[in-house]
Amino acid sequence: KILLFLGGKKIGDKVLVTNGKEENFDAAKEKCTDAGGLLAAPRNEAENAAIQDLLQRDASQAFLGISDEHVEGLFKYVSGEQITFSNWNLGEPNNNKDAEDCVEILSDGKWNDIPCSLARLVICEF
Ligand code: GN1
Ligand code: CA
Ligand code: CA
Repeated sequence: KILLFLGGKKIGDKVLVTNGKEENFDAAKEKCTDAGGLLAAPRNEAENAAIQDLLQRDASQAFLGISDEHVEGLFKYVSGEQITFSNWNLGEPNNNKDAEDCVEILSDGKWNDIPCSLARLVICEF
């Protein structure tokens, strides 16, 4: 309940919360695991829409807890399983300049792969 009071969002059994900060992928992952959660990753349309909604309060892009940093082209959740839902923008993922292994969600809910070193809004799931 307190997470919702603090501006979080409930979607099914998941609670989404942002700290309002933009960090690189490793720092963002760490912020979430330090708090006992995971960097948020939508498993379906409804969760994607909830993350999109939360993102619009603080920023225009947020990181998702998804990357292909271990095997190029094979996107996995930070928890290690291969992704089962995606909402890529047209032409994405394009691994632009061979340097994009992390995933941002844009204000329209679509996904784009970007360098993991960029700073994006941190949204955690609990
Ligand atoms: C951006 O800036 P540019 O056009 O090289 C984006 C890529 C997208 C691409 C789509 C850091 O690349 O991830 O695939 O637009 N790069 C960043 O046109 O956002
Ligand atoms: Ca990649
Ligand atoms: Ca891209």
